[in-house]
Amino acid sequence: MKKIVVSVLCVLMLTVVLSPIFAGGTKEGSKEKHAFVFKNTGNPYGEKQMEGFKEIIEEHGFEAILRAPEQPTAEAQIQIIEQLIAQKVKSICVTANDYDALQPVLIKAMNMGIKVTAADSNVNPASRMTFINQADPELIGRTLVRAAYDLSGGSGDFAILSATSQASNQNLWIEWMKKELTENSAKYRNLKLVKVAYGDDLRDKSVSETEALLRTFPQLKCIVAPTTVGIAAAAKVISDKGLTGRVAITGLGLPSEMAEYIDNGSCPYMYLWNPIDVGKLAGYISIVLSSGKITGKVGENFSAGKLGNFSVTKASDGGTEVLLGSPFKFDKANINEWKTVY
Ligand code: RAM
Repeated sequence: MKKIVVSVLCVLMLTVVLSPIFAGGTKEGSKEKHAFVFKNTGNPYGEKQMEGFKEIIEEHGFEAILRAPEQPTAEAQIQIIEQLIAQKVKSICVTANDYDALQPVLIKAMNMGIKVTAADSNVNPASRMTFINQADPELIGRTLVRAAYDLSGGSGDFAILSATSQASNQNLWIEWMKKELTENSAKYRNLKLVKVAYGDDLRDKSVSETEALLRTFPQLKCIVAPTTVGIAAAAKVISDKGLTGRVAITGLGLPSEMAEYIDNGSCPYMYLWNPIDVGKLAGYISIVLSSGKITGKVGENFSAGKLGNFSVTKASDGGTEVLLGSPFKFDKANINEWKTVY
């Protein structure tokens, strides 16, 4: 009898010690790891996205690994992804610096059973299981050109200040901006897109590109910056040079960074979505892909907690995506509500 009791106790103790390891969940250091790779460091938008991702991953008892290279290049992201593969992460979500260049490393990751997605800036369909799409790119592109038309009074020169020339999100939005212009050429006959400049999502480069635009095109009426780094840099240049009222800035901006320029009129209005929610949705998707609840195929449904229920749908590039929502307009009337949120 004594022997039986001792054996049962031993088995019980062993189970208590080993169960977290077998569950792959709770033991410190052996938690399932979910990674997010942003374009580059020093971008508050990227930090907000990663903050949302981390919150959801940790809320579910897993470990979040947040990485970004110093420079927004595909090569630097490839190095990080190689390291994550070696770390045996469960999933990788990337905000890509290039649509095609990450394909070999992401395919390598998927072949090893790692669940791969892109959020915010996409990779090609072969390189991902699905895409977390912040808002409809067509709507973003067309809305930004309509804003340029409105802010320049329907005529004159306007320029685009983008991120890097390889960024798939900005490039897609710019494609739609150009389509809006050509498809409605009668409406836009007096509005001229004079240049697409690239500030590489680096503050200093965005400032010098803005200054170059102002020098090269002295009649410039509007700069559209579909990047939070670019729009903040451009608005600062316009404010500092006393050009408010002569050159209007619009595009996609973080309310926390842009409130002062919306207040002083340099940027009469701009758009964005909630980057924290993009990160949260990416977190939920990494989890449901890893648990096998979804595989990234059209028609699959899942719950993303307080964000609601979502479906995987067909993306315009032939892959799949999950759409978060619509872009939101910020102006003098609502900026104070939002500047403390993100
Ligand atoms: C910058 C980045 C990001 C983009 C936003 C709007 O922060 O380029 O990828 O989604 O702007």
